[in-house]
Amino acid sequence: MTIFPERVFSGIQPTGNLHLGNYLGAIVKFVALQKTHECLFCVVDLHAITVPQDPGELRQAIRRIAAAYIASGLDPVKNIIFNQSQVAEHAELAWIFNCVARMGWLNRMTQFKEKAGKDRENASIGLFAYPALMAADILLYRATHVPVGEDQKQHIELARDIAQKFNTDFAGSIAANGHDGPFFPLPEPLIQGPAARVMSLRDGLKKMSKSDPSDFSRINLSDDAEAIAQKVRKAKTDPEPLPSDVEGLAGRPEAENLVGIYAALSDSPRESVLQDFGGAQFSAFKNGLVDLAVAKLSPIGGEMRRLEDDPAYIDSILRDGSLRARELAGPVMDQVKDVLGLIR
Ligand code: AQP
Repeated sequence: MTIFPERVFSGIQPTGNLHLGNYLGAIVKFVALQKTHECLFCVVDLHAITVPQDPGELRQAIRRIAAAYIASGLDPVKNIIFNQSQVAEHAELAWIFNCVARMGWLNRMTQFKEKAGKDRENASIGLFAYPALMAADILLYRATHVPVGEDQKQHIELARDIAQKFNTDFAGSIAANGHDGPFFPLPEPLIQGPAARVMSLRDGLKKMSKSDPSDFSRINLSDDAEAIAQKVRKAKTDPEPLPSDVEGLAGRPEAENLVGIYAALSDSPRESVLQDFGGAQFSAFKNGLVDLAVAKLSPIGGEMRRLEDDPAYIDSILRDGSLRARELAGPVMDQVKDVLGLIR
């Protein structure tokens, strides 16, 4: 029976500004996991082109995500850091998964509905098939764990469905090709944490997002100390002082969001944040949050700017990572072809 060794895969799209949601929902988990796991961290540029991109800006954005990974503390020697389009097997396996996944499954994806909006007929086929490419990203490396924010939960469930269907549909051929047990693992999402869903600073019911037209809705990793302070001070709140326990956050989305951000940035539970700030006015709490956010995020922003000034260095990291990723991907893709009956 196949036992899949634990391996972590995750990615971020090079679109728009990386924000606090991406950092706390994804990158902070990557930094912790690199200590215990074999990890691949990808800049998912093929996902980015499911909506129109300016080529010059895309190139810069790819380097910016790689810079953010490294500036946040990911080690490019220990981990494989690369961009998706340099490993052709991602697109190859995605096509095969397009033939495994069912229309009905993809029709249920809420992210497609949100991103396509009312103009569904005009959305690219790539945007619709996005989750099949994401499944390919993960399963190409037989990754067992995928650290993501809560918004990606449905896509990971779909990756599990695709893996399961492939394992079942081709069980005979998988065994005939010498595999003792399932071909793909069923990957586990790693979502837990106080910042699994960071909300907009302007509206506690809306996800913090790169595509929000208001820059005051998010803290960008590239923001300097002044911008961070301004955005926190302008963040929407309610008129009540902060509660002393977590139950008191119910029905107060903005308070819940800011306390969650404080907890995640200080790596402490929300209970202890509320022990310190319970009964305080938001103005006092925001002063503490500004200090904390500036202390945590400004050095990362500074290091990102320094790295982005050296594109040749970033490109060399991505090239090296891609070569290492291809060494893992090539044999899996060959096995997939054998299982399907494709001649190679
Ligand atoms: N608000 C968030 N809170 C927690 N985690 C989040 N993530 C995104 N927003 C939040 C997580 O960040 C990782 C990378 O996301 P992505 O760039 O691949 O895609 P996205 O989810 O489309 O990012 P945005 O900002 O939400 O972009 P738009 O505005 O285009 O929709 C993922 O792990 C994601 O869960």
